[in-house]
Amino acid sequence: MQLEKKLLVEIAWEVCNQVGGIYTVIRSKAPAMVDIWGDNYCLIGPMFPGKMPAEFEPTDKYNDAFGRAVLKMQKLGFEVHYGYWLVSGKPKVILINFAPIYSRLHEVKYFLWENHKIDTSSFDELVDQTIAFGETVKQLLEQLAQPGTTTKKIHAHFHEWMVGTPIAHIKKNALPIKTVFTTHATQLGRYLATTTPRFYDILPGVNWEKEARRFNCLSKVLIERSAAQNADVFTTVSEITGSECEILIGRKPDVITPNGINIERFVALHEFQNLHVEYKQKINQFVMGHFFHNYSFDLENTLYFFTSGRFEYVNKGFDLTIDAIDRLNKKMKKSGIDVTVVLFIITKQEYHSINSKVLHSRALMEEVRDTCTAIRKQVGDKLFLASAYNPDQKMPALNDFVDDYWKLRLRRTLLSWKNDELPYIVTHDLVDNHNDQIVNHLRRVNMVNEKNDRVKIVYHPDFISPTNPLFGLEYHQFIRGCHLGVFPSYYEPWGYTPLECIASGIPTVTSDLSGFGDYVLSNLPSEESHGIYIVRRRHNDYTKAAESLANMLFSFVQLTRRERISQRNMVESSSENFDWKYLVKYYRDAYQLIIEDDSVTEEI
Ligand code: G6P
Ligand code: 1S3
Repeated sequence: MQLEKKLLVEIAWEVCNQVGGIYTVIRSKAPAMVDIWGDNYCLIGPMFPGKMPAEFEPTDKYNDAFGRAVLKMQKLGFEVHYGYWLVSGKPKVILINFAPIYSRLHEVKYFLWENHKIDTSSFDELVDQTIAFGETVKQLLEQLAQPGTTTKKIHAHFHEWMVGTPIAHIKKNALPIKTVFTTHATQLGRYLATTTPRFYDILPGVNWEKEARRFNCLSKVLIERSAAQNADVFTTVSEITGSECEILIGRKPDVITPNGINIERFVALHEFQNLHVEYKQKINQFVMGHFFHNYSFDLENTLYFFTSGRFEYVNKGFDLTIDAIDRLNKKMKKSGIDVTVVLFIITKQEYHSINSKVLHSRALMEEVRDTCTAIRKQVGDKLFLASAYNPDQKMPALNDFVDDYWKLRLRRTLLSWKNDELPYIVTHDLVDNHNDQIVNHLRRVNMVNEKNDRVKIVYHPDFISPTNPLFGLEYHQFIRGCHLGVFPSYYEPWGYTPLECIASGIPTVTSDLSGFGDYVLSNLPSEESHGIYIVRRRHNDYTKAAESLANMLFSFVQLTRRERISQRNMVESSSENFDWKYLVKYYRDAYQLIIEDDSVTEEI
């Protein structure tokens, strides 16, 4: 291992800037990368004008290669910050304000066209931002590669098209920098999968340029193709996306780099099971507030399912989940099974505010609880006194111990809480309720939280955060409180959501079209015994897949508590397989290729 003679910079739009899954990849991988590369590792990310991320800690020590490059950039007039990303592993990080490039963006765009035939003439704010950022990254790397900054060999790893523009420049100018490009999806794949029912069948015949123009994403596709084709090593996160890359990007990945996660296992097994109960009770509180004003059901026999992700209705499999849950509802009604399922749909859609009736119902339930707590205390105190002074040893009448005030207050609260309105499907007032695909689908299949429905729905069009008054939980706590995560994606290069369930010891459903599901099928035999259910979508039509998912869910609801507990234990013990400490080896493989390409062959 000769890593002291090498530098690795990893560049991504989502460094200190959470947008989606790439943030999770870079952030969760940081401890493993710092372990391998130590001081020779540094991340580069964008800084948005005037917005210094809270997770960035500046340093005043510029006495290493990265620091020297930063000082040189500052001398050239750039606003560049050097410090640490305050996450596990505390990697070094450079943040660059790209806004000053705007004044000469037309010139940068001209050279992208002139030198690399990347046409960025149509207006797209994100494309403009990323081109400006790419220009600053290019300059920083040039400073890093200058004699006097470092004598070490430089390796630069770029993630996704947003940071793809410098790669062609590095190659064309033969800069002494070896490059790796990883794509986490293809631009065209994402659009085509949403709009084409048999996407995987038509894929081999796709004309990328025609489709890129049709979807008005030509600039992004050109940047993506240029980055992939000019990088020394090209990787993507799954075999499925790898095949797509060959057709849509024009290059087969050299290495598949699956995504890992940081697994924190408890020393004692019961600890994570206890957490399940603790957070399930919080979800119970929400469910009581949301449903019990109209009808109630036995919470001891209630299972919490959830699906979540960005609002990509078809790609993330929200459509299939709703159809399967409708089928499950019918199967449960028919079989007469005495279990209730609540499905939470957690995503992000535009809304005005939390629905006032939902909030009101929740507040009134809290009022009922506070009143009951006061009555319990009063009864307890009076019962103790009456028992202590009780001459004839008779059981006192408990009802007499409650003041009329509290009786009246409880009655009044219950009166204003209880009503016949069906519990709302959506927790928030959506900006476009009429055209929301989830709402319309639920209405179409008539899943509207009727009393006799065995499956109830809560559509929460916002990501979960502890400041949200409905749950008061962090997302990872919410996951732990649930029984099953349902993610039957249609287009999903990897898919962190099922992996997050596994990391929390919660069984999950994924699909054979997600990179993660495909990885499990190839690497974990008898996946169902690990609590990972895989819906076959690749060779099944939509209706068959919906029925197969419904059957999986129906078998899950028939498990006994003991079986659920044992399944959670198995899920938890399989989580180890997805720890970065193992999966980082694929990144090593990718770097090995550029290191082999260096004049001296060395092993990492
Ligand atoms: C954990 C706890 C048990 C509890 C169970 C409930 O395993 O350690 O005490 O009974 O969760 O499981 P359930 O699947 O019914 O939520
Ligand atoms: C992408 O984010 P997405 O949700 O747009 O990258 C993620 C990280 O590699 C991946 O898990 C996901 O499938 C991709 O789709």
